[in-house]
Amino acid sequence: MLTSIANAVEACDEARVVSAVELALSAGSDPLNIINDGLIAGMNAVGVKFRAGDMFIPEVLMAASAMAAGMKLVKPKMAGKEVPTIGTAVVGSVEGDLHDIGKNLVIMMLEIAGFKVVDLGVNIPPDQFVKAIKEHKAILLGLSALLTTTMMKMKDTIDLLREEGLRDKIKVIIGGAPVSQDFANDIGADAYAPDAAEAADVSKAMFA
Ligand code: B1M
Repeated sequence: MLTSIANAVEACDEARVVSAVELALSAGSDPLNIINDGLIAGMNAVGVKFRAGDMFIPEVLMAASAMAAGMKLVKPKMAGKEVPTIGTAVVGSVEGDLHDIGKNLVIMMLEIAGFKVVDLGVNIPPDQFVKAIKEHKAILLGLSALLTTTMMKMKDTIDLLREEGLRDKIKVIIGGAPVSQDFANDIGADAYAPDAAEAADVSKAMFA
């Protein structure tokens, strides 16, 4: 049943995603499994196909929209499963970067893991991250970048945290296609995650 959700996302078929999710919910499937093994699994398959040249950007966008439609149905069912809040995370795509599909998945997984998330959106300059961290007393900063031309904005943001005396007060996790563990080490981030599920696991572990 969860495979049919993943297949429908991969097929960019929003109506099929919606009916497959509704079916899974009415059959009593765990909402978290629907997200992980259905919706996100489908989106991961889309990523693999795109990299192989078997899918193109408009299809990726359609798949993301189909996934979001499924997510809209599952999210209210997560209410009873919420974990007590670990703390607030501020998350955004760095300055110059308009990609947000992966960031939005990371946010969802962080929320499921027990963080209250303040989503700043896309194209966020370093000073806006700093302002939000102060305003929301955040304990975690999540930076996403999909472009090689914007990934250095992650370093600028971390440098500004240091200048503002905030670096020791917050953990920083980074991710996105061009980013790696080595890059995280180089720019002084606390953590790197290759995907949304690991971002949530690693973030949670930093506060255990
Ligand atoms: Co753009 N784009 N794009 N794009 N785009 C890429 C990234 C690119 C690799 C495509 C390519 O050329 N092969 C390429 C970058 C090349 C490079 O820098 N080396 C590229 C380019 C060049 C561009 C433009 C410059 C194109 C142009 O206009 N000439 C332009 C730039 C706009 C800008 O940002 N200023 C552009 C625009 C766009 C669209 C608007 C059309 C659209 C984005 C729509 C949106 O996000 N709302 C788009 C898309 C869809 C893509 C690809 C096809 C797919 C990205 C995606 O959503 N993947 C992408 C190709 C690719 O990545 N292979 C591409 C699915 C998503 C689930 O995966 O985002 O990787 P991903 O997120 C994963 C992980 O990376 C990780 O977890 C997520 C979920 O598992 N992760 C984190 C992400 N953030 C994390 C944060 C964490 C931890 C993990 O901690 C906080």
